[in-house]
Amino acid sequence: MIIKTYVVDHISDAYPLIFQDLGKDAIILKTKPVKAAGFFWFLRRKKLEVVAASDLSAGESQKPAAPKPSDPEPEQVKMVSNQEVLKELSEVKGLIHSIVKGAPASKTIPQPLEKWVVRLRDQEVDEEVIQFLVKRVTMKYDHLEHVPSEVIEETFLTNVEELLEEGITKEMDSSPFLITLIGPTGVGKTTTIAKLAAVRVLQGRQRVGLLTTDTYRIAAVEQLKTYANILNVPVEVVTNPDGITDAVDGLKSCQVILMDSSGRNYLEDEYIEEINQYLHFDAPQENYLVLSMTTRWRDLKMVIEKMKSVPIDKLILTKWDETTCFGAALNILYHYPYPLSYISIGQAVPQDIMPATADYIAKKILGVDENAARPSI
Ligand SMILES: Nc1nc2c(ncn2[C@@H]2O[C@H](COP(=O)(O)OP(=O)(O)OP(=O)(O)O)[C@@H](O)[C@H]2O)c(=O)[nH]1
Ligand SMILES: [Mg+2]
Repeated sequence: MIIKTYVVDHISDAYPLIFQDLGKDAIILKTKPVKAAGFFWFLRRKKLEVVAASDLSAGESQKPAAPKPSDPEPEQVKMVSNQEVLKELSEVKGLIHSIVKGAPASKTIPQPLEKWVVRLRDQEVDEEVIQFLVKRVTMKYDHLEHVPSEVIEETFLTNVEELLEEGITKEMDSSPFLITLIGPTGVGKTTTIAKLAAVRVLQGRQRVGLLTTDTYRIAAVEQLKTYANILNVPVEVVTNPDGITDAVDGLKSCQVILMDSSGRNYLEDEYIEEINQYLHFDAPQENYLVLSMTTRWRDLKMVIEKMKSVPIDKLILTKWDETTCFGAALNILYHYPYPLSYISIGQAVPQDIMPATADYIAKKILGVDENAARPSI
């Protein structure tokens, strides 16, 4: 089974590419409207993401039927909510993963792939993800031993990128009024809010307001107020969920409000209940879960599992500069449906934040071309 993802203007543009790459028996697993890459949302055109597969070993009867060119335009799904899109994304991910997992596993790692498996293990990539990648690379070639090492490297890179791409934010047609950052203690929520606010203000893009519910530490309010003063934007402080409506009213001249929250140990159920009270505001709201790359994968997993009842829309991963181990990013995107929107790469406000890109993360994980230019926000 070979699976490839294409981003095209129209479904008809995908057919010749699929035919050329995957042969005439290829099937289309999924189509989805996306925006073209690039941070400036207003410059992006609508695109269509097409996931296609060819399965030379399966019998014809087991193959799902390919959609016909006359099938309804995928534009129709445009109005579904973020949570519905995440559910759908999760199902497609599960489908693709199970197809590849279903392929026979080689008992030993083929010698030409060993170097990359060692690298992935060193990066603490989950063993299931490693096996998934090994199968995908193995299935691509009949005689791995004759494939030049640069081609193997390129194939690993492409496959890691494709896997990441499935989980990177495809900017949905949402324009949230209230963006809330939640997450464990000290991961960089307040600093990230300052970065996101500063970028918007400095680009003259949006009138921004800041709001904090973090009255747990006195210094936390002062921290956000300091950023608000520097950026010359209004700030409101609320001490309980009932205060949000009035605070938001006080910021109604703003186009977007960035809401900070106190860091909590989300392994404790009481804090999950507490944060949930702040996340059901009656306005377009997007909730970002902020996690640090310096946290071990098993602990990240525990927090995400614990937060399943929380309406998380997107992820931000911070502190990329404080680690040399990046596998957790791939593990999260493989196992969970939440799209990754930004990554934070240092303490400096606002420059140390960037949109997450599969290219950047894959190169970090595989340790290739690590000095490649980083995408700017
Ligand atoms: N190296 C590095 N430090 C960061 C990054 N993001 C934030 N920090 C630092 O991490 C520390 C904590 O940042 P905060 O923004 O206060 O974290 P927080 O999640 O708001 O913390 P609490 O509100 O106490 O839960 C500060 O020293 C930040 O400068 C990052 O990407 N890299
Ligand atoms: Mg904070």
